[in-house]
Amino acid sequence: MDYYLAIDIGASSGRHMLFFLEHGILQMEEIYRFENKMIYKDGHVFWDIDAMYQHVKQGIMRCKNIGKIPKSLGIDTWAVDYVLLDQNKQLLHQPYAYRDERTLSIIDNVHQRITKEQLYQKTGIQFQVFNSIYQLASEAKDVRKQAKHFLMIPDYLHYCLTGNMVNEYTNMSTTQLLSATTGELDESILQVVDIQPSIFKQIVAPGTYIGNLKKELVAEFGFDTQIIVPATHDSACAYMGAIKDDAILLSSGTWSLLGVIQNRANTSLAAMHENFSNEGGYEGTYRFLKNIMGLWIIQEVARCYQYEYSYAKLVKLAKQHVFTGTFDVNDPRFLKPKHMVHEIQNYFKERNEKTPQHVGEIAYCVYHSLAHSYKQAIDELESITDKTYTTINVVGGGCKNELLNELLATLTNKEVIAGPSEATAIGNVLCQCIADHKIQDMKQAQQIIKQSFEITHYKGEAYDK
Ligand code: ADP
Ligand code: LRH
Repeated sequence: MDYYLAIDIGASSGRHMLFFLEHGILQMEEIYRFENKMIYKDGHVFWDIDAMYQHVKQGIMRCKNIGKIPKSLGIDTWAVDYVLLDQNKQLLHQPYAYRDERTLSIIDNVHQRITKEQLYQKTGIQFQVFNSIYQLASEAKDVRKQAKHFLMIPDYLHYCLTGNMVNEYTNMSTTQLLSATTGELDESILQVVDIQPSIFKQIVAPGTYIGNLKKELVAEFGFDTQIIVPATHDSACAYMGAIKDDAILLSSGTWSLLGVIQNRANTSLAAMHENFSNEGGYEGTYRFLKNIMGLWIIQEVARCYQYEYSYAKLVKLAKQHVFTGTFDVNDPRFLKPKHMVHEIQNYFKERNEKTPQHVGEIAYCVYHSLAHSYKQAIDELESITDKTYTTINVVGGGCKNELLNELLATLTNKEVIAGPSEATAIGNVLCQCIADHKIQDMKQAQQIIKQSFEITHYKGEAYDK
């Protein structure tokens, strides 16, 4: 039996999913899961990259314990964050987490050198205060001087496993340093932000073999395996693992990524004004999507209640406490407030509107507001692409939220297909299986996903049930 290991690390959790293909069915087993969270230090937020690497290793070790050795493995994570290494290949600092606010004071400075319009036209990437370009522009002078290697988070973890450095394309596209047309670094942008081109590595496509495990790891794990770089941006994988069929895709996790797959980047003014992105995808495709604040809001609500309520419980309570008011989920005030519940309540208080009080009302209000933002993004998407869609395919952990799925179906009057919830790990493993010729191409992969994973259909109230 050929096993393949997809290591998918989102902003809220990481998991090792082991797959094998049998009679056209992709079997999936979760063998390891760990919590991922930002760490707060000296007024900044970082990722604990050493702890993350230890979790990556522990999950790989689990394969040995259960006697299922993968033929290959690959890692995907959230986008935009990176590490810088010095000439001795040592970290210059812990990687900052994208919610760190240090970029806010540098953005105007960057745009004095290159306008937002120019940057969008070159890269096709939506404006986000945390794009890597602003993060790099915020680096201290001596750090820039000492930096010899730039690796995105999954590139770094792949480097730790193999000793080999590459920059995987899909994730690199989120730096806002790549040309949307060539997929290569745009030297004019690098000049503007004063970044040495020499710190970057070879940009490789998803599905590239970059080496086997380092010798010392082979000794530690008791087995060797190939490292096949997947689409290392989790959203790229999530879109690959969806059940497309010409649907609008919504990758619903810490973030909500709503859009469609296209063959060409759309860098029109209309796309820019609505803040749609053209993120690099598998085999030269683009994800034309909008990045919406997502279930981060409910994660933070759960934190405010000291994790007294599970996600399933919050949905249950929301159903019992309908609250009709909505708020603008994309307001930057919700990016990293001190106390999410107070922030939401203040939003309503400032407008002299009825304020949600009960935890169930808060949760309902969050889901309802998210569904509204999805509806708005769909209207914009349909207007920009001049196309109407009948179906929305929701994937990721958020697809387990039946209330949110129902609200979405009702508000949009479209059919909602929920699942697979682990689309990202599936997309990751598809890259490996296609590279290994186990699966021919994405067309066959789509068929396999349909046969292998359960999905749920929701039809809005305007539909006949
Ligand atoms: P990421 O990979 O971005 O960290 P996930 O795809 O794991 O995120 O999705 C996490 C989200 O999924 C949680 O914030 C939560 O809102 C939602 N979720 C997970 N399980 C459930 C559940 N049983 N019921 C409702 N929502 C859930
Ligand atoms: C989702 C995601 C998204 C990025 C954000 C930083 O996990 O990768 O596509 O914009 O994290």
